[in-house]
Amino acid sequence: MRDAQPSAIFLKDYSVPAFLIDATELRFELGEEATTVHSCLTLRRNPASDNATAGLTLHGAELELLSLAIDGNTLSESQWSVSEETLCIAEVPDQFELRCSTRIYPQKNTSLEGLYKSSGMFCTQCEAEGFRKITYYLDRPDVMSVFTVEILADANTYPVLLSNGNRTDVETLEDGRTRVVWHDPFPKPAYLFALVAGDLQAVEDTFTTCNGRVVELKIYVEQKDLDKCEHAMLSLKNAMRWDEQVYGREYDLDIFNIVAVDDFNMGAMENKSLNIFNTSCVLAKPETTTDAGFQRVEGVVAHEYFHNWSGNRVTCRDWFQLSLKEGFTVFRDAEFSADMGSPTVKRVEDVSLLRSTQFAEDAGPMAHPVRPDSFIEISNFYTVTIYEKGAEVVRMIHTLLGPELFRKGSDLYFERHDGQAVTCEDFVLAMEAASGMDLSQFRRWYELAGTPELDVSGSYDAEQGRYTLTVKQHCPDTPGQTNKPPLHIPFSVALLGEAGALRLNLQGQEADSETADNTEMVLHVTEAQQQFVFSELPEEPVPSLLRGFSAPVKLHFPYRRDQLIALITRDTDGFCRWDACQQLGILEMTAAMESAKAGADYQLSADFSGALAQLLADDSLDKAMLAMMLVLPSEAYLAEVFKPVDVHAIHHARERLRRQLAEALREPLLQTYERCQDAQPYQANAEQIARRSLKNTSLAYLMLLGEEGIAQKAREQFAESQNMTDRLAALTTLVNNEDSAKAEALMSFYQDWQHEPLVINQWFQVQAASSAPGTLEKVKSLMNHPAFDIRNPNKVRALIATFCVQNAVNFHREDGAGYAFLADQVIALNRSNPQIASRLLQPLSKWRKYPEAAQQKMQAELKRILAEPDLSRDVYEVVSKSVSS
Ligand code: B3K
Ligand code: ZN
Repeated sequence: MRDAQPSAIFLKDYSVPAFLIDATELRFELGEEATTVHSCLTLRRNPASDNATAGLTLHGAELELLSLAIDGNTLSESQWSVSEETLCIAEVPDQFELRCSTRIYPQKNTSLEGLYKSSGMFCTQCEAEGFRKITYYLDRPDVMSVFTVEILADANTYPVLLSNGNRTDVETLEDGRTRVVWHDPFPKPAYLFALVAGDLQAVEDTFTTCNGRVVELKIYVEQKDLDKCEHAMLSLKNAMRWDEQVYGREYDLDIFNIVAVDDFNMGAMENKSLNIFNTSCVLAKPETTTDAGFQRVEGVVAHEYFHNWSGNRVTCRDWFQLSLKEGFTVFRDAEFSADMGSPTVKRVEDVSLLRSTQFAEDAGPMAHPVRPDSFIEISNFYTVTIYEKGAEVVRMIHTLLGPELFRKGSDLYFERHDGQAVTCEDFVLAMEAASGMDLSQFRRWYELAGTPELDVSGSYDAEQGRYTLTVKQHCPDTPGQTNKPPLHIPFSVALLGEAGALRLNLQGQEADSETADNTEMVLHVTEAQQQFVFSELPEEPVPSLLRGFSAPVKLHFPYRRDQLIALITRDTDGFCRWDACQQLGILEMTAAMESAKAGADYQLSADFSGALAQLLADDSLDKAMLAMMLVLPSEAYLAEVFKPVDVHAIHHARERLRRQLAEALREPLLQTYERCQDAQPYQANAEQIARRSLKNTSLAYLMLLGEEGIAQKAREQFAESQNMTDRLAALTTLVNNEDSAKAEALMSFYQDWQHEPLVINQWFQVQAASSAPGTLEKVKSLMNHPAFDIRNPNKVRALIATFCVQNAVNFHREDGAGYAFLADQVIALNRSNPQIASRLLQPLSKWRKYPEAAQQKMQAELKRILAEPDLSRDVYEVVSKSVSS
């Protein structure tokens, strides 16, 4: 555990390292009790540092120091000092070789950071600052070194020994151990180091690059999972080809390895040529994995692969620049997934996540800019802001520059900075240099936290044939930031007439035309208030605004219902059609909640169900789009819309509207359910995924009617379907609606899948998400189930996080028991796995959004956590910032 009251570090205090490490040689002796790490570092003073006499300070945590020598001379204890976090050697030459031996205990490492064991194998996770738990080092991304790694381990227990780069030597020793040597020719920061040792099998393939080089691809898994690697391999090859075609990026080594591990704090890690993956992000087969699971594998495999250029070849100077690699890489993987499947569906999914999760983060105590100014624990900053808002910032640059100039900019960025550790500013400078565009005001997106709001109004002057859009922007205050200046917001618009989008003639203002026929434009919103006047309009248009969600902002426009319905039924922008549906859903929710408050019954508006019926009747519509348009705004998004958030009122009103929709649309939903049945063998392609999505959305609605005939269909689907998407959808709806069938369905599902941990996680998830009363008690009892293990992050996420994040009515139980439960889990995990503990804590940190009575109970739990002794830096940062907000 770290200091009681850890302090923050600041971007403004950045200084270059006093030393550089040209070469890093490591020798690992892996043992069952302990592991010894011998390092030999070739160090020299950094010519760019202004301190030419500094002593050497290395990072280190939880290490047992065995020996230390400079240029072959062992140092005596008076020549060095160690603290909890550092090793200091006061006097060192300008250039020298440092040899250091340390002992570590991977078997006891439950934090899953550094070197640890997962299901019998050794593996590592070094980003951001885990390497210092392996050996003393300059553990910062701007120190890049060429690594040579020797691994010694028992040949029977650990037949596979892997590290970064190429294997240059292998031999069997007389003592029954194997010795291998790996050499990575690309200099890299320590956070990209990886080591794996275990009894693993590989699925193999090759990829021939655009220049004809053959790359050997291997996915290492446990024997039992060999049949679940095909999709990841295909995704990898697709990603490699796509990066060549879209970004001109070729892979740079002859080997690319992926290893799957059960115990992993996040999705995956882009270690140079040795990606380590959470099993949940690599294994997939139709019988065990849902469509969403297949898509996640594709997206994460691509994301990690793309990091080879955006992250590894060009890396971050310091961790304040994290979004440089993460925002850019998320943008790249999103475009890839869009190209592989349905672009509109992918966009809607991403915007939904941003609006529900990132907007909430931006409005809470942990709000921070895409490039933060300070942090206490960097692990807390792997956030939706850094990743998803960061990706939106890159997307906006793409929108402002257009695809060709953006590509010119990315080429220049990679060319200028290959092999360097750079900043977000370097990225923007490359984009400016390649395009000639001035992005000075745009840079504020990196500096300002908070979600900007756009208040837009429109007026039509029939006599002049003019339509005027008035746009006001403001960005709310966030911790440490008030009175923010205006941002440069790309605001994509079109004007719809009765017969389609109208030609845009914008007076005076500069704007880029998006389409050849001039029906869509990107307006540059740069001031606190601006007007845009469109002329030569023969009819009053319906404005289609923020097309494709062109900026991560909250848009307010006083749409009339008939205008929303016009957008739903005939906008040419898929995102705006979906969003108009959401906005109409919000109007319905508002009315339903007001009625409920007044003790009256609300009846769903006929124009809303009519519009949805019209969509259901339209065979030409993409089925996945239709499925998304049928779904009312999520409780999580509604919690961003209504203030204060009355989760119970939201849930009950929403459930009521869902039932009324099911009643109003019974016939078309039944027809849709039947129309989407499919006898073809399972494929994870866009067309089949869309069909299953629409079928299961229809089933979920129909089940609300409580009809035996429909319940029968759900039971049949559950018993007979051959793929996990349909089976799990049926299980979910049975659990939520069929008390009589629920227990049996859950039991048979468990019996069928008890040997597949990833499937059992879904079983935990379905139960934890149930809005039925008593779910908290159910979750607590499931924590004692033999399949549950609090040391495994996937299980914690499936059971505990699902309950706290996706089950608002039960988590926010009026007696506060949900809050106390979460605090107990955070306290338990604080010691064993601080990263998971701190992440789990987030729902409590948003206490300010809720009514007074809930606020007090949530705050009390936060204070209880804060009073715990030995709080990790991770938990301390979130809890202390939350309490004081
Ligand atoms: N770069 C890693 C995240 C590491 C998180 C460390 N706490 C995965 C990714 O974004 O690709
Ligand atoms: Zn990443």
